[in-house]
Amino acid sequence: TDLGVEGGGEQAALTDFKFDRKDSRLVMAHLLFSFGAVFLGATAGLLQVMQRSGWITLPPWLNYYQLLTAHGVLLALVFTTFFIIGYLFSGVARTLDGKLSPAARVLGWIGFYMMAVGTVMAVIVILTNDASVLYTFYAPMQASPWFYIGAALLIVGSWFSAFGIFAAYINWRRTRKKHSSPLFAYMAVATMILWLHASLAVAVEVVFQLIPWSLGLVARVDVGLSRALFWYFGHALVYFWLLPAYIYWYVNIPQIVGGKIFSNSLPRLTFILFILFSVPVGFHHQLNEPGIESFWKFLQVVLTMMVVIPSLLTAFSLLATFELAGRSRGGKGLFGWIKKMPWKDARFFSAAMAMLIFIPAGAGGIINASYQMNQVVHNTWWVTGHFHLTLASTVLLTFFAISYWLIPVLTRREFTKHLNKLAIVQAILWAIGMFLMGGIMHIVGLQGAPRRSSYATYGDHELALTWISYNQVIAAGGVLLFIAILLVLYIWVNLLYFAPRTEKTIEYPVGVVNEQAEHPPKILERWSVWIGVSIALVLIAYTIPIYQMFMHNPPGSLTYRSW
Ligand code: HAS
Ligand code: CU
Repeated sequence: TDLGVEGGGEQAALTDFKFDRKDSRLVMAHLLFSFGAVFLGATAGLLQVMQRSGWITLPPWLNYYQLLTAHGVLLALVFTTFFIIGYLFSGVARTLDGKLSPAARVLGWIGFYMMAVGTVMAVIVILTNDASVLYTFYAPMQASPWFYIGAALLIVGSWFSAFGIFAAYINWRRTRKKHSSPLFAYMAVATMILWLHASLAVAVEVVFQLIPWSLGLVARVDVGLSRALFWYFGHALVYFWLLPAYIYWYVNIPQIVGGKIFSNSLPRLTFILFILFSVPVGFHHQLNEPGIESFWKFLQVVLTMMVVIPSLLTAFSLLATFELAGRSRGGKGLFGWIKKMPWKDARFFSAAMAMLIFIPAGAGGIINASYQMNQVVHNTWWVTGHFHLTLASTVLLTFFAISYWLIPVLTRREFTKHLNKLAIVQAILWAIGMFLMGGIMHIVGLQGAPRRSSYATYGDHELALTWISYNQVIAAGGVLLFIAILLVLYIWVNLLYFAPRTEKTIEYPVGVVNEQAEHPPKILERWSVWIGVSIALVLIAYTIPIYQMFMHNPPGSLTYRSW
């Protein structure tokens, strides 16, 4: 339609969609790699949570911090990046004329191979215990140079994929300057702009600080600067994970629930707000660190509250979409529409769990960001609880929901009733497991239990002993989660290789915009304007504190191998 939700004006809603073979291979490669990362990362998670609760003792060749690094790197960095890029390429192909441009494909493959090689390098040195520095790789803990080189390849590889998505978008826009682009493609471009901007900082950290230092070319490292660069990247990183989940909620889910996209402008505005406010907020991860004046911390706290707004807009918009869909299917009264939602469809159910979990998870984030309150939770298990509800529940459950239709579109195999049922059990298990694990982490965190710590009784300290029973509940949650991962792997393997091939229509769901929605204002697609504003905000938030780090010019820290 003219609203530009469907690529090239095709009304492709319920029609069958087949990928071009070349696109299918590119998307599939990303998904398969990400599934491998999930399996390894989850196994590490299971072992480490059992070690920390005192249930198992690890063999001498394997330690807690090694597992924790593998867990964080494979799940938070590798799985997410591969899955997201695969999903974004799929939706860009789907909504922009049904296929990718040749340039986009080539860039996508270059990115894939760079990221894959980088991952293999990093994983090898984690396995040899030369890189137990956790996924945030804080200096002055020093890993093998191969770890940092691997990380650099992962980041720079992802830039090629970003350029691939831009190439597909530019190719489509060339002939359709007057149209606003399809919503999916627009959001994919916005996500990648955010990613490119943020990851520049971590690339600078890795290439100019960590690699020379780990190679022994320089003896010392400026810890304060390296952390500031990391968190410039690190907070936007969490929105690089979240925005693809939002794309699913905004663009694909309305079709699945039999509704329409509520507005064609509001989702674009939310993504623009993320481009603006995701980056100049990194200090909310450093509120308890020295070397940054409190004024700049406070400014970034205020900006953090700004970045909450697009999520509140999203909550509003989703509720409106669901309510309209439910009422159009006969839902009566104030809440009757809730019953009309397709609760038995895992493509919806898993995502609905994700949304519901995000309400307390997001509230926890606002607590973290509340400056003084951060002293209570910082470096405790509360924070680990926070990101297991956000990343490991909200984002992950949404990605599971995506996989349940995306793999079938690629393999032409059926997501059978049986698999659908398993997927619903999977989501319920996940929610319970996370309630036990993430929920209790919040509670025991408030009682002071530190994050990033292997099993310890702290010399049988009275307070520390009270943590242990909580740890065991957390470990029980971890076991449930591992069972749930085995279930999802079973579903994936079936969708990939064993489920019946089908001639039936397999839908790549893309919602249609509600007829009453306005055309999106042109300004929303003037990327240069928004990139400009975002750079201005970053300069305001970061110039002086970084300048002060340089002027203070500490000698830098020597190297530590803490494991
Ligand atoms: Fe966070 C630490 C603040 C969101 C991930 N966060 C972390 C870390 C990670 C992480 C990984 O200010 C740890 C990093 C490390 O290793 O040290 N976070 C926030 C704030 C938000 C937030 C203000 N975080 C996320 C998301 C993540 C994520 C999203 C991953 C995907 N976070 C912090 C702070 C720290 C932190 C501090 C540092 C703590 C410390 O001391 O170290 C906000 O973006 C949250 C806004 C969200 C909402 C919820 C909106 C609800 C929605 C659902 C709608 C539901 C509906 C129901 C409609 C306000 C959109 C549907 C109805 C049906 C019927 C189905
Ligand atoms: Cu953050």
